[in-house]
Amino acid sequence: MSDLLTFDEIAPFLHTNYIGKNIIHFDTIGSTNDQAKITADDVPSSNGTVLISEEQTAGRGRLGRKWISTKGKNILMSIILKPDMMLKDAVKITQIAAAALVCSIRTLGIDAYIKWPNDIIVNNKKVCGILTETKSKLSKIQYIILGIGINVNINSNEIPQDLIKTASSLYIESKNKISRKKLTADVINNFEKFYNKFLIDNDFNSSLEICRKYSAVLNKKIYVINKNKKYEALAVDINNNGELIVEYEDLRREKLNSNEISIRGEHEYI
Ligand code: BT5
Repeated sequence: MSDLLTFDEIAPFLHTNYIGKNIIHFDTIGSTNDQAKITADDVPSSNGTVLISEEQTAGRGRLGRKWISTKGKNILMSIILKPDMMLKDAVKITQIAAAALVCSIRTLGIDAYIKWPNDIIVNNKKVCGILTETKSKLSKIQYIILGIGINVNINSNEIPQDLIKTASSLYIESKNKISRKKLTADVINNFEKFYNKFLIDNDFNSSLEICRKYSAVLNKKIYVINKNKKYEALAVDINNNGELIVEYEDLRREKLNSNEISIRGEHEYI
């Protein structure tokens, strides 16, 4: 039985109206997010198209960082979204995706949490990262590329030495081999559900409640890293816009927008 993440393999598990109805599959590519931008620019009807690759040679994280992956064992995908939306609302997509991902991973019986804004962690190690990128004109969204990387079936020896303390996979943490195609479909199903609630019903709260419930940072002492400076703070809330509210030692409160901020815990990564 093929374990490639092609449309034919994933489709039997998909229950969406439009996201994932078109899946473009690659054996190898630089970055699915980069390719998705080209598709979004070139193909007007690409709303809901999903690009998936078995391997990335130039996988990207936020702020120019790298995303590492082993061929054929993980999930590397980008979803093209073309909503009628203002740019300021695009940061909410990361929280909607985080809610979808944590639900999908929890359905596998794995205790996953969200490290605001864009990491999913299991046993305090990162198993998944989200990279949301946008193109806009006059503050209006032209498209959003939602990039998702999940470490699914890799062993510890497939994790680079410099990430061994902070990164893991669903297989390492659960000791079960996981069906990549079912998980891919489940993530897309959950994402469309929460995304539609937001877009159609103006309900962002359903996603936020999940982000708060499974937050790995709320009520914890954290370090906020902004432009190479590190500040100690208490994470007190995620507000209705999906921003993290922190309180510094001098009791000053600040709301953090996800774009340029990294969070570290008391014990390095979390
Ligand atoms: C992220 O950035 O976590 C976003 C990752 C998004 C990857 C997907 S894969 C499909 C799509 N196409 C792309 O090119 N990207 C998206 P950030 O929060 O900046 O975290 C990056 C940091 O995580 C790196 O600097 C490493 O420290 C660490 N890292 C890299 N690869 C990792 C991995 N596989 N597992 C866990 N941690 C990793």
